[in-house]
Amino acid sequence: MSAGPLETPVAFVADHESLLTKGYTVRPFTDPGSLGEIAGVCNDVLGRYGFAGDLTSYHERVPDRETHLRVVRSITDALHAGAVLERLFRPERDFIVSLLGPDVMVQAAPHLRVGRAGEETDGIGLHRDSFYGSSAYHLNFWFPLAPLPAGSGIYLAEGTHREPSLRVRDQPFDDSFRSTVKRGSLAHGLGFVYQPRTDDTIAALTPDRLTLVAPPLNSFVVFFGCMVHGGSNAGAWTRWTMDVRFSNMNDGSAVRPGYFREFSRGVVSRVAQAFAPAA
Ligand SMILES: O=C(O)CCC(=O)C(=O)O
Ligand SMILES: [Fe+2]
Repeated sequence: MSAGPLETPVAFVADHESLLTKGYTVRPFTDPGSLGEIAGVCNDVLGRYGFAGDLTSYHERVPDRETHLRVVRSITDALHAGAVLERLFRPERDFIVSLLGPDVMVQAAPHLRVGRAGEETDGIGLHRDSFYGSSAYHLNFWFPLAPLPAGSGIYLAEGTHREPSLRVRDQPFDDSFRSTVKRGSLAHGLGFVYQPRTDDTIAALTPDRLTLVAPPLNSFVVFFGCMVHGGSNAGAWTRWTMDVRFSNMNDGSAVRPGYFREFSRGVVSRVAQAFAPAA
């Protein structure tokens, strides 16, 4: 790593420091009004299924996992069909550009995660996104849509973003639902992994290295997708969160074509694109 000082816009110094040293930072949304709209979309779809009511008590109304996965798919589709995520993140552009440069890509179909109280298998265990094709340039913006229940959030292993991921290997699934998740399946499309993996860091990780990060409503945590992380809901309510990945062009990742779309383009890249449209 370069030993030189961080060259950081003054408004973002603390965030850049925290990302460098810990691997994550928590910030308030500049314009959190869109979060209310997102919750509104969730409520509308729940109403169509006959599950209208408070988001946090959703687990009391949905009868089984199959219905639950269909509900999450429908809400996710409704969110992708509108421009509300674009409206939420457009005001964060300066911050995002300060991290990734002027040519920024955004995940085209971000994940909505709905973890029912008491259903451990609604979440995914500790992993690095780099196990599944992400590169070290991928930054995950993770945020709640409703207040997080106590004991719920995202576990982050500070410092693991700067630890090489050695001896990545497949692991057996430890439960009957997750072992049925196949590439391209409904659950896979909702962010469940099709193959659990581990590496030397996770195999040796002691619980004291994990921090449960629970950003308050109207704020988000940004973390490196390559760091060790995993969702958790040990709380008494349903946990409603979203995660959106940002990256830059030429990030060396192995995600499928169309996984990202353009978020912002700087002047040099615009000229290059006009000069040679394939650029
Ligand atoms: O929120 C979760 O349960 C998992 C999130 C995650 O793995 C991610 O954002 O990459
Ligand atoms: Fe992840």
